[in-house]
Formats: sequence, C-alpha cells, structure tokens
Amino acid sequence: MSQNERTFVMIKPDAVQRGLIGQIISRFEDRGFTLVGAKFMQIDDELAREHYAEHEDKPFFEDLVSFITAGPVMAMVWEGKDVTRQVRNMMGATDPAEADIGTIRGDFGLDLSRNVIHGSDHEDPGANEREIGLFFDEDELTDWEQIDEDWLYE
Ligand code: IDP
Ligand code: MG
Repeated sequence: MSQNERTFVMIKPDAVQRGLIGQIISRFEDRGFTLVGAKFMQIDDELAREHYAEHEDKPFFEDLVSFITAGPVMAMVWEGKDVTRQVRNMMGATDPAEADIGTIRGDFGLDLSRNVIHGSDHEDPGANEREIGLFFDEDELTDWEQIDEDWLYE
C-alpha cells in the first residue's frame, strides 16, 4: 500500500449520544479513506488529560476533560493520501458556528464545546502518531487493501 499516512479520529460523546456514528464514518468511507482501527470505548480521566495535555493551562480544560469522559467515544485510525490534513478539512473549524456548511462540524454541531469530532492536528508534526499510540496497540491496527485502490489513486 503506497498511501500509508494514518491519522487519529474520534467521534466525541455528544455525537455518539446523538446517533451520528454511522453518518460520520460514511463520510470518510465515501471520500476513499481506509479504516485500519476502531475502538468503541469510554475514556478515563487519565487518558483524557494526556490526550488533551496541550490544553491543560486553558480555562476550558476541566470542562473538556469532563465532557470527553462523560460517555462513550468511537476512536479510529484512518489511512490514505494526505489523510491528516484532509480529515481536518472535512471536520471544519473548531467552533461549529464558524465551520463551513458541508463540513462535519458545520453540518452536525452548534456549540464550541460540543463539536462532534476530534482529528489529529496536521500542523503539529507527529500528533497523528502520538495520538494513535495513545489509543491503540500496534496489533489493534489492521493492514489491508481496499479493492477500489487502483481506481482511487493514480
Ligand atoms: P480542534 O479540536 O479543532 O483541534 P483545539 O483548539 O485543539 O481544537 O481544542 C481542542 C478541543 O477543546 C476542541 O475540539 C473543543 O472541544 C475544546 N475547546 C477548544 N476551545 C474551546 C473553548 O474556547 N471553549 C470550550 N471548549 C473549547
Ligand atoms: Mg487540536
């Protein structure tokens, strides 16, 4: 497989509760990306603090930790060409009120602290690998080739 960039994506507790898992996964499948890992789980306090460590000094940090641990999430690893940046484009701006219509946050969210989805920051080199490692062991990721790859990629 030549397009082996991977990124970490998480459907947040608000979207799980609102029954949006299927619609969100469909968007990534429709785009052509390959699902290589998935885990339906509830994040504990320690993992939440580690995952969002870059925000620990922000005023919203404690609320963010409470929110992300309040219910189950769908943690995933997606693979494909330029996937980290493309997933961020598909997610839209952090605040759903500012996100373009057609993006996941713009179509499914209204409030900054209930913004539906997380994706690794493409402007932070290594964020994707770091976050994948935080949520998945190597043997929980599956290498496979989609049958449409010859038609998806030149
Ligand atoms: P991102 O999720 O688009 O990468 P970040 O700035 O990394 O945005 O923030 C991480 C998460 O923290 C956001 O997705 C959102 O859930 C939450 N967050 C960010 N800024 C605020 C805020 O000002 N108030 C409340 N929550 C916030
Ligand atoms: Mg971020």
